[in-house]
Amino acid sequence: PAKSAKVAAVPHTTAVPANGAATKQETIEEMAGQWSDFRFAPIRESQVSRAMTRRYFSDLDKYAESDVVIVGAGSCGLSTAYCLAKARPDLKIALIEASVSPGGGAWLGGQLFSAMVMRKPADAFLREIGVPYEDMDANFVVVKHAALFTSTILSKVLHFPNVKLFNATAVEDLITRKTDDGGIRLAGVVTNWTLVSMHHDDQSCMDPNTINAPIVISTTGHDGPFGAFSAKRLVSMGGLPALGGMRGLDMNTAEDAIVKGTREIAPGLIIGGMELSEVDGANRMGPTFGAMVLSGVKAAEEALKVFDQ
Ligand code: AHZ
Repeated sequence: PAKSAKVAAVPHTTAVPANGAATKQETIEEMAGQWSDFRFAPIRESQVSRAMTRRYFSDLDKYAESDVVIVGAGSCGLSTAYCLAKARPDLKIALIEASVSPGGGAWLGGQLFSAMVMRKPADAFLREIGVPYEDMDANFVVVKHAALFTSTILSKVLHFPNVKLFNATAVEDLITRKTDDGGIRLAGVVTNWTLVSMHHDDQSCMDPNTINAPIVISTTGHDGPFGAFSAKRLVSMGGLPALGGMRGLDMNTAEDAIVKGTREIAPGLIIGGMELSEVDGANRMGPTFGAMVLSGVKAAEEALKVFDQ
């Protein structure tokens, strides 16, 4: 029988295989025209399973105590993760996304159109992450495809060694503690694989998992089957008297209100992006994304204030 290998610390990138054997790193050009002799390096199926599961469960173990949990990896959550991870490489940041594909509504600009509009001064964020844009006039810029923005920010966030994205994972509840004055403070989140979360009605005994963290940043978007999750849960727990409810579309008031209003709503819970419109009764802005990225900048700033205290 095969001896089980000792679990070693997993480096993020390596050019040398774990067994230490040096391999020649071919280029794509060197492979050209060599297909008759072509052969993949051999592998045993269990090596594939172990390569995935060992890392996943080691990450679950590592991030069970996180410094920050960001709920929702839409345009606001990803921007928050980027700013926070860049400013504080020492913080352990768990990014929880219910969908298999992170990005929320930012894969398209609006309706089913490709281009993404950002009002100035949010163009600063595009320059920060290196996304090219067309400068329209003094007031706004256009990215040729929303997916260019989303894939770029996603790639930057995933490259940070201090961020772990748990996608296909839903936050099902908040972990709270009673404060001395009878209020509540956040102490983390309750999670489950989204496919499990969706079957609580027809399966039994599917208890969740937990992540402890002193700061939870919720960016789950406006109300919907999964949206405005933390705001709604806070209301049902009595931590917030009622939802303000998102109001009709007004680009000019909506974007300023979301950015300025991004704040710690309850001790340990920062809410940003369109989820905040449900808390504050703010207008929606429709297909302009400047407020989402700058709300992410502000959410990160609010979190840093807590750590710097
Ligand atoms: O899957 C959701 C999406 O990717 C995820 N999410 C929601 N509930 C969750 C839960 N656990 C884990 N319980 C959850 N993940 O959160 C993400 C939210 O992304 P979004 O794009 O919906 O929100 P945003 O605030 O980042 O961006 C909003 C974009 C909008 S909506 C709008 C309008 O309606 O007028 N205008 C803009 C720019």
